[in-house]
Amino acid sequence: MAEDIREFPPNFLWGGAVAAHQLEGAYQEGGKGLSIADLFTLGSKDQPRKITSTIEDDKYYYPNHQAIDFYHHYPEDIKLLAEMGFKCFRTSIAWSRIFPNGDETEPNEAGLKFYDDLFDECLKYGIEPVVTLSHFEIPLHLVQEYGGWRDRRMIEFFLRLAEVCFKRYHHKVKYWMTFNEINNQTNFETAGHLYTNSGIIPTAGENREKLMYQAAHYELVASAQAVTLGHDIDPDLQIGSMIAMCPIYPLTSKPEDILFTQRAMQTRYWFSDVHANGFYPEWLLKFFEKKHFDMDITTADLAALQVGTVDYIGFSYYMSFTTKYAGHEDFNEEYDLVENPYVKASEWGWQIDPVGLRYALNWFTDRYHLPLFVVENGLGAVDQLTEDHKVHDDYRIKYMHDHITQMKKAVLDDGVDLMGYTPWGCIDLVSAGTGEMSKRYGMIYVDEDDHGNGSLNRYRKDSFYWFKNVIATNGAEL
Ligand code: BGP
Repeated sequence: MAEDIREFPPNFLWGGAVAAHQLEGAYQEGGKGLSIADLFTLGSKDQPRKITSTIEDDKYYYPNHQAIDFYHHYPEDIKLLAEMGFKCFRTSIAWSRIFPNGDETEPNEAGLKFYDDLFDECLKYGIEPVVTLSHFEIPLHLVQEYGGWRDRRMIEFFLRLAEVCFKRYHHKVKYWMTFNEINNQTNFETAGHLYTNSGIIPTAGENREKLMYQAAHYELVASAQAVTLGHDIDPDLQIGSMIAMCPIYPLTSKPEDILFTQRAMQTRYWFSDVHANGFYPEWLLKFFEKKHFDMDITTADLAALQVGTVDYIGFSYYMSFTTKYAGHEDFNEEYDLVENPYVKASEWGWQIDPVGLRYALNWFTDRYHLPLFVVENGLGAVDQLTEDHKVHDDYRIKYMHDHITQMKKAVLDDGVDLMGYTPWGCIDLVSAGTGEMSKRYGMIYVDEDDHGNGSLNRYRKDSFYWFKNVIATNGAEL
C-alpha cells in the first residue's frame, strides 16, 4: 500500500515524554526528600519490584537513585532532543524536590530552581515544556504519616504543590497535567498500582476496592481544584488529565460479552468522565450503593468537580485489552482479561495494536469533544549497542511508524483534534514497572545496565534519525 504523505496540522507538538523519578537520579541532592519511587527495588518481568519503607543499601538495588543522572546531564540531553527537532518535552515535577516531606508550608528553593533551569534550557531551543504535577512520586513522608491518598488532607498538600508550580512557572509552562495515569489503579488487586498512584499499602483484610475509589475521589477533587486554581493564576494555562488508555474489546459478538465489555470500559474510564464532564456517571453511583461503599463525597466536592473540568485529555497508549463475560456483573481487571488472538504481544506481554490507537482517539472524541494529546506511546525492548556505538532498532521504528500512521488517519480522516505526540522514554530511562534499564523505549541510548553500571554515555539510535525526519516533514514521511 502506498504511504500516506499528508502532513499533520501546523503547530503539532512533536516531542517525547519522561518522568522525574525515572531519569533524574540525584535522589538526595538539592534538598530533595525521599519519594515512594526511591524506595522501590529493582524487579524484572517475572519478579515485581519490592516496596520497602527504609533504604537497605546492602540488600537491594534502587534504580531510581541514580537513574540516568539527568539531574546533571540535562543540558546535554535537551541539546540532543533539540537536534531531533522536538517542539515539546513532557516531564514531571518531583514533588519531594519542591516539598521534601510534602506537608511543609514553605517550598524548597533549590528544587524550584532546578526546574527553572531545566525549563529555561528547553525554551532556549524553542522546546515547550509539558508538565505532570504528580507522576508516581509521592513524598514518602506523606505515605508514612498520612497513609497517602486514603487521607483527605492530601488534597491540601497537592494544591500547595500546584499553586507553587503554577505561580512560579506559568510564564514558562503552558501545558500541564495533574495526575499521571490516574486510572491505572483500577487494577487495585496489584499492590504496585495502588502504591504508585495513591501511596496506599492496604492492611490485611482491608477492602482494596473501596480504598481505591475513595483515594481516586480525593485525587479527582484535588485535580479539579488545581484546574480552577491554575486558571485563576493564568487563564492561558491548559490543564489536562492523564489517562492510561487501553481500549477493551469484546472477545466475541455474544451480547453478554458486549455488555460486559461496556462495563469494563466504564470501570476503567469513569475517571476521565469525572475529569471532563465534572460529575460521576450514573452507573458508578449505583455501584457504590450496591457495594455498600460509604464514600466520603461532600457537596463541596461535587461543586469543585463541576467547576474544574479539564481543558484537554492527555493519555498514554501502549496496548489494547480484550475481555469476555465472566459470569459476574462487575469487571475485575486482574482476572477478567483474555488474550486477543489477532494481535501480537511485546516481550513484556503488552499487546501491540496500532489500530487501537485510532479507535481510542475516536472514542475519546465522541465521548468528550475535547482536544486530545498522546503523551505516551512506545515499545519497551532490549537493544543491542554495537561496537561502533549504533543501535539498529528497526522494531521500534516499525512500532512508531504504525502508530503514527493510525494517528494520522484519526486526525486527517476522522477529524480528531490532536494537540501532539510525545513518545515515552524518548531517552532511555528506568522502567516504572520493573525498575530495569534494559527495558528501553528511547531514541537515545544510555550506556547503563540494570544495576547502574556503565559509562552513562548517550548514543543516537537509528530511531533518532528516523524520528528527526518525521518531525522535519511534520509527519509526511514516516
Ligand atoms: C506508564 C507510565 C510511565 C512508564 C510507562 C512504561 O504506565 O506512565 O511512567 O514507565 O508506562 O512502563 P514501563 O516503564 O513499566 O515499561
